[in-house]
Amino acid sequence: MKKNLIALPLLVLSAYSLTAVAADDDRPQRPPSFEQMDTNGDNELSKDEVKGPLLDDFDKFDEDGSGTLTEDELPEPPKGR
Ligand SMILES: [Ca+2]
Ligand SMILES: [Ca+2]
Repeated sequence: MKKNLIALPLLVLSAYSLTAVAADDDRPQRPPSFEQMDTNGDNELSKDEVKGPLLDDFDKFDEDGSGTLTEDELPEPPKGR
């Protein structure tokens, strides 16, 4: 009898951790960092590497008209800390 009493919370616990792991894949969308967008690692973002609103305003951000965005030209997303 005692065994069953112990097994139930254990089952609930393992179900909970499974859910927690699955939820980890589903974290809220954050804007990618410069490093994440710079897929070829040349420290500049080409139009191939940006998307969305950044691509729409690419020429506006590209202040020196080089056709690529450096980290300086990229508007810095507000940092949490
Ligand atoms: Ca690049
Ligand atoms: Ca540029």
